[in-house]
Amino acid sequence: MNPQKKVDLKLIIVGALGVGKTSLLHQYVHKMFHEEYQTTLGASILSKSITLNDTTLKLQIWDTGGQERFRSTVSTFYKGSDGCLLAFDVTDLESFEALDIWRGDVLAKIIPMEQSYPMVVLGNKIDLADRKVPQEVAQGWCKEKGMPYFEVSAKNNINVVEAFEVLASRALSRYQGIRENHLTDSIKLSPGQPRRRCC
Ligand SMILES: Nc1nc2c(ncn2[C@@H]2O[C@H](COP(=O)(O)OP(=O)(O)OP(=O)(O)O)[C@@H](O)[C@H]2O)c(=O)[nH]1
Ligand SMILES: [Mg+2]
Repeated sequence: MNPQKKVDLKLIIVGALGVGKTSLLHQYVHKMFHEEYQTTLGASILSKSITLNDTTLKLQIWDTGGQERFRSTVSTFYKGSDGCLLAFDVTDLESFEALDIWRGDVLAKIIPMEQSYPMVVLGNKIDLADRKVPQEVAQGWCKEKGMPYFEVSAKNNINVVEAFEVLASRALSRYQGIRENHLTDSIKLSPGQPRRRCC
């Protein structure tokens, strides 16, 4: 029997203050939701192992605080990430309008800055009645940028697992693509040349 392949992936969740990043992560990892709001200071990490096809993925998910004063600090955590969840609150138009800036901040830290870096957008709090961002508007923006869009609720656990696992699956494909390229490159090198470090 083939031993299961194991891959560690670093994912990040970013977005404006109070959109529900920590709640989404807690719902995904611990199946829990808290009504009381405790802002994230800087960043914190939660881990979860999942199996996709024949691969065990250890997801290390970095939860970042949305406060403006942490913006430059948290951006240092984006480096080396394998994928990103961009979150906004469907009842808060400003949090949706800010997505372009969050997206730009993340892409600026990805080396090399590339098209294939996986990002998934989460429109959270769909359980609330006072929606300000129509689904079609969010969907249209995500389509234009080539990112999957999920309408979610951390509170009612709607679409949370699906969104995280679509990102994990895309991050795994990218990781495997990078590995293959490195292996091909090192085979092409003549024996005397140093090998490139594999990821
Ligand atoms: N109704 C509803 N409330 C939610 C949902 N998700 C989060 N909340 C509430 O929104 C508030 C903020 O949630 P957090 O998860 O702390 O938000 P955050 O994005 O991590 O905030 P920062 O760390 O400050 O950037 C809390 O009071 C949560 O209970 C949701 O899906 N529905
Ligand atoms: Mg938080």
